[in-house]
Amino acid sequence: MNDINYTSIFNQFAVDGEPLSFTPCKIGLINATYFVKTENSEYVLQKINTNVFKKPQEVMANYAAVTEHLQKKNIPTLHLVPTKDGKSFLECEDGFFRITVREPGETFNSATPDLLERGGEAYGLFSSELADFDASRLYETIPNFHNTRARVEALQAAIATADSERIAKSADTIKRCLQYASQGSYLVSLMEQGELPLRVVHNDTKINNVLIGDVDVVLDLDTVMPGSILFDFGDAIRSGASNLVEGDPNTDGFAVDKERYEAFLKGFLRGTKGALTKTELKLLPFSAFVLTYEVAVRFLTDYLSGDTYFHTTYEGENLVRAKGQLTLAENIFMRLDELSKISEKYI
Ligand code: GN1
Ligand code: MG
Repeated sequence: MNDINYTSIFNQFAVDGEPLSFTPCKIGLINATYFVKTENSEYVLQKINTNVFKKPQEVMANYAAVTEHLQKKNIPTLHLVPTKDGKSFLECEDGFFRITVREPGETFNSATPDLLERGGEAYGLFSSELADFDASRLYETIPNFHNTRARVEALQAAIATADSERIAKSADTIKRCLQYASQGSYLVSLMEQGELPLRVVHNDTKINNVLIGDVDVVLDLDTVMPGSILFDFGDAIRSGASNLVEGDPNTDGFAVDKERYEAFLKGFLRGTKGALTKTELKLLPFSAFVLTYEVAVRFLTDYLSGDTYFHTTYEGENLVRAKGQLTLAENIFMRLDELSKISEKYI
């Protein structure tokens, strides 16, 4: 746990009791997360990654506004614990911290169809319950977050400056990745043309960001911003309906699982309550391709840039992630007709 005195940090929040244990949570590639137990309560303490979130105060303003909105509507959501002086975060020389109450339930990296349907409904509901939230209150915590075209440009910039050894090791992957640059930009172009409605969306709908319990709770609200609902659908499919989990070393073995795709879709459409436009409905399968492609581009960019963004546990992990996600994107792209047929059953 580095040299940070987490006990002293924890005690500056309005928590109930003394911390008895700090257990690192290994899920998540950006923030550092710990589960903390006191005699009567359980909390989640997070150190916000300020390399990724350059304005963490704005992340927390969004977080507080969104959770308050959902709480007022009695929708299961996270509960921030304020600091003893009433702030939603603690900023000190060790960094930037927040605490939420640990909600009961479990998260999954790889979910069964039943769980995926519940995850789909939770993410769908999340967006429909925020349809009446004033989007102008939200800060853009990471500009151009799902601008796939800008992500490809960042890859090109990284290729231009990367060290030669990493270029050599990833030459095939770079070539494969750049082949899809124009298809990958299609959703961005539609948004620019006003063909896709701007909604308040989650933007990081990995399947392990839904807590499944007596009630299901959407976690990780750092990137809630205006965007397309297709971002949420596509990213959840890439993580939840894949036969292999992101980072699996069998990088040629990734494929979308039809049964899980259908299960998530079913739940998602139930949760979004008929709000999706015809264009959005038609593009659901394609969005799974774009979001999977986009994250492949991002992992490859980070590999070429020396692994400064995503947390890694071994040398070359970002390249392994990129290759697997690229295989999955190609698999989805080849099977768009098959996936569209599934959608037609529900539209
Ligand atoms: C990051 O923090 P986490 O693990 O939920 C990333 C997502 C990526 C994901 C890939 C702020 O999400 O965009 O899809 O890793 N979050 C940010 O695993 O960049
Ligand atoms: Mg996240």
